[in-house]
Amino acid sequence: MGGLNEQQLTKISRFLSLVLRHRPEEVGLKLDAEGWVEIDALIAGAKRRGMKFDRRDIEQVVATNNKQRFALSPDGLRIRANQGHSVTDVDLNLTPIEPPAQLFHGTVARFLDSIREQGLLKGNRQHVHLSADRETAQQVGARRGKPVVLVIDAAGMQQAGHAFFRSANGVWLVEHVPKEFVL
Ligand code: HQG
Repeated sequence: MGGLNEQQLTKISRFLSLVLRHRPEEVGLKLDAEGWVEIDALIAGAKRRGMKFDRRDIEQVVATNNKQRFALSPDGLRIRANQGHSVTDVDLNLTPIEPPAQLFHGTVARFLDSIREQGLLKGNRQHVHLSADRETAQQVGARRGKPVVLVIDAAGMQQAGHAFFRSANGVWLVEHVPKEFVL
């Protein structure tokens, strides 16, 4: 494996994020109930939009992606995004698991007033994304400017009945973080 360079890998990864998380209709596809699409159909649909890649290229993207954004089905015929969907109704079959005592959320100063008022909202994603460590949260926040890392009282939230999930690529997911759990 390894035919594609960094730039080609990033281009395909961005395209897969768009299609598998947000706009499958762009390439004439529908995600199934668990977010999967047939790789053959994806390749054909992408080709019609001028994006050329084959199965080996997809396998290289999945294997090398820095955040393990995608997963192949056990039979290797389908692919899905591990998290980050804005398409509604995708059931990732996540089972609630016990979180560490604290989790982290990376954001920027301009959102803080609103976060203090409303807690963390999922916006157009399916979940609020939390990180297991400060460094990761810092990187998430830095996508928008000077990062601010918030500490979340995950243990307290769980005691209060909030379900925590962890995606296949290690992102912690919750429906909402009420403001009292933003430390
Ligand atoms: C903010 C990347 C105002 C929140 C990363 C964030 C992550 C509020 C933004 C993944 C708010 C939403 C997700 C409130 C939350 N008022 N602002 N009440 N509640 N916000 O991109 O967590 O590269 O939807 O702080 O690694 O930044 O895509 O979420 O700044 O895992 O794989 O609203 O995206 O992964 O932004 O990032 P996003 P996020 P990928």
